[in-house]
Amino acid sequence: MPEVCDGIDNDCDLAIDEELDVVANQPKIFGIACDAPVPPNDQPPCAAGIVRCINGEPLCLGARGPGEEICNGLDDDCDGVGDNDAACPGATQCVEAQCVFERVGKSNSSSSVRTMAACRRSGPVDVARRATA
Ligand SMILES: [Ca+2]
Ligand SMILES: [Ca+2]
Ligand SMILES: [Ca+2]
Ligand SMILES: [Ca+2]
Repeated sequence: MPEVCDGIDNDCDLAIDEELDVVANQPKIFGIACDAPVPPNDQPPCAAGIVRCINGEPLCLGARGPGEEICNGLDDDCDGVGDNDAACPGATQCVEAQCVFERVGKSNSSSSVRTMAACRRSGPVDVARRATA
């Protein structure tokens, strides 16, 4: 008897439901992807699982679906951007995987915005001259 996923040693080799044999004999059920994350929330670390034979029954293992985006440096909701719209308590906001007070993040971003605006207006040469003046 070919080995199938049923909790019994069908081929009498003293091993029950050997994964390689089960996948080979039931290719439409085992070893296939399952619970695949749905676009656009399907980027790593989200991943589809694989159907395996557990206790004589097919079970989807290893699947990782999107979760709520939290401030941890990871792309929890799997949309390809880490910590976008990550929730932070109170007046803090997520900067480099840490919830910090908004003031810090704001001064950083506004200064870089200013520099970019100056570049657009008069070119990088003018910015360099103004910096040394
Ligand atoms: Ca079996
Ligand atoms: Ca067997
Ligand atoms: Ca994200
Ligand atoms: Ca995150």
